Amino acid sequence: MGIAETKRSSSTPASTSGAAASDPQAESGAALTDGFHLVIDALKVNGIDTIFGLPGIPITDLTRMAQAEGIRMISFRHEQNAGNAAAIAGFMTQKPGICLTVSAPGFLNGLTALANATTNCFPMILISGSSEREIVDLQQGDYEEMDQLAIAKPLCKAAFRVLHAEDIGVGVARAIRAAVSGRPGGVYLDLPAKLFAQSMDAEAGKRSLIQVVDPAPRQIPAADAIGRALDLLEGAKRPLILLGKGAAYAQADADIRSLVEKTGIPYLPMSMAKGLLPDTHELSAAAARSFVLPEADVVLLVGARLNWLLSHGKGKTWGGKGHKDAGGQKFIQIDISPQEMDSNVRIDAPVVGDIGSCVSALLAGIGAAWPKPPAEWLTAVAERRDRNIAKMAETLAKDPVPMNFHSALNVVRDIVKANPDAILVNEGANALDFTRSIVDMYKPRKRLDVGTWGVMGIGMGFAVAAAVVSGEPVIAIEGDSAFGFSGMEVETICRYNLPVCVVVFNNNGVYRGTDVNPTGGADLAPTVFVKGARYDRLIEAFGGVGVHATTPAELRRAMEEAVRSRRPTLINAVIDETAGTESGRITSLNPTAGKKK
Ligand code: ADP
Ligand code: TZD
Repeated sequence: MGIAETKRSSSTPASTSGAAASDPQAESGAALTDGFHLVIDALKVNGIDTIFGLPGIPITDLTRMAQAEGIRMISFRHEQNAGNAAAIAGFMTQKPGICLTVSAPGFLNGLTALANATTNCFPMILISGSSEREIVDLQQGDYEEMDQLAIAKPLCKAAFRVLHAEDIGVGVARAIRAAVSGRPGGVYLDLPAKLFAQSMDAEAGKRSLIQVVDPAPRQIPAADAIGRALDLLEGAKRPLILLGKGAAYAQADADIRSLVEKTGIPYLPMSMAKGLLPDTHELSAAAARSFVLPEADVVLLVGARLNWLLSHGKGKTWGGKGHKDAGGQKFIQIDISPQEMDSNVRIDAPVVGDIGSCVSALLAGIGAAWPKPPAEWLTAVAERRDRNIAKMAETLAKDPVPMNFHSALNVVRDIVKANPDAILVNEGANALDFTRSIVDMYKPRKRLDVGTWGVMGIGMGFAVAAAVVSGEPVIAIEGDSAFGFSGMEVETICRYNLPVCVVVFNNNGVYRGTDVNPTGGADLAPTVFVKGARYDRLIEAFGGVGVHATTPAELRRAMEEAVRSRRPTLINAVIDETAGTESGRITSLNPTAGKKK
């Protein structure tokens, strides 16, 4: 506060072209509105009811007025968490999630989340206040001076700045369209401080607002593209359907289920597509992943990119000889982005359109006479899957001391099964990989995780948004390192009294807690944290429930109580510090030093 705020309020509000510099209300008697209210009205007219943000110059009053006008204002402790909340709210609802920040540093804190949202195809709008244009552009050293628009541009789908109050309606409409149409993503909206104070005639202001009609228009696939896809699929001997988070986002749940069941083709869900069909479905090939990827002859991708998470569609994972060799399968890809096709390997049957329209067009061509895949294939997949599930069941049944990832996740697995509407947030390395493979999901869009970047820090932001948007209980399974990136938001969880149960898998460090400093010096190794830390005490500082759990039985009791009571809870689950592996399942991505010691 202080100097800058005084300066701003004492300067004459810039008037919009139609309004005189003197008080037009006094002259004409007409009611006035201002930039603050137009921003709020523009959001409200488009059905936006929640803002995730953090107040400060120049948007403090905007947060107050938004709350006064009936928008739910969720205030965070760090903008990155507010941004992550907005992004995942966008994923869950198909409405752009709104993150509101102050200028330069607040904007930059939110920008990581905006870039992550864009990478993951989550619709969100980062709205940041910015400093005085004239001073910023001449680089004269304003309070929190930064050319935010230029910095945001390469990291999001679109970026806009509004300079005049009468353009707020257009600015918000463009931001909404850019965020949700086509491939969804992040949008930046720059609102300079002076804009908020501008006044204009209230009636004209109202007329300037745009209620966006059909913000994410359906994109109908071409008939020949559908025909090509059906021909390939019908001729397949070992077909596979791969569901990605685009399929979860599309909310075409019933049609996607029909597609799997009518064709009888085994399917593999990517992590955030888990639960689109229940993981216990007889056609799930999740537990036979390393068998079906190289063996399949035709793969139908539904809202999943052939990026690193799918080994770029080639190499050993897909049955290729070398790491750059294709495996010989043919690909059908459904995606709203035409440029996604052939990004890594040849797509034999591209189907460009929105998933709802594409899947229903495929279904229209799949009659009762559609041949089921050869029994030989189905049996081979089922056998491999059942064998792996049985092997896993043996591991899960063990009760080692200290508790390890498996014995702890056996509890989480039961709790999620008993509460299929609960939302599972998940980050970490081992804590992520083991949870993904052990904890079955039963309903769509219930699993939210580190996504395309494998980014740490989404945990508490996602948990807050999931609880706010859905009203359902949230269970966050967090590596102790992962939790640290957003841990302060347990205060936010307590402040809004959200039904969130955070379980910190505490193995004393990044990946595990056993590294030693090779020099014998007093500093711990870079991956090691304070041993025996009590994360449960953090939440107690804010009135939440803290539990220290060292056995599966204690963990079970605490989780059951947390879900039942809906009280903000943090369970410090003590995990064997030797249990993790470096980087979890992706240890091979670590470069190895050429020089041996
Ligand atoms: P995963 O990480 O689960 O494999 P990705 O994020 O890689 O999923 O892929 C999601 C894909 O879904 C993106 O290529 C995106 O363009 C696409 N997509 C998102 N929404 C839709 C939609 N409504 N219709 C069609 N494609 C969509
Ligand atoms: N920083 C950011 C923003 N994202 C990252 N992915 C990393 C750093 C690197 N990283 C991982 O990829 S996983 C991880 C880090 C720091 C934490 C692993 O430790 P954990 O989980 O305690 O969260 P486990 O269960 O002990 O493996």
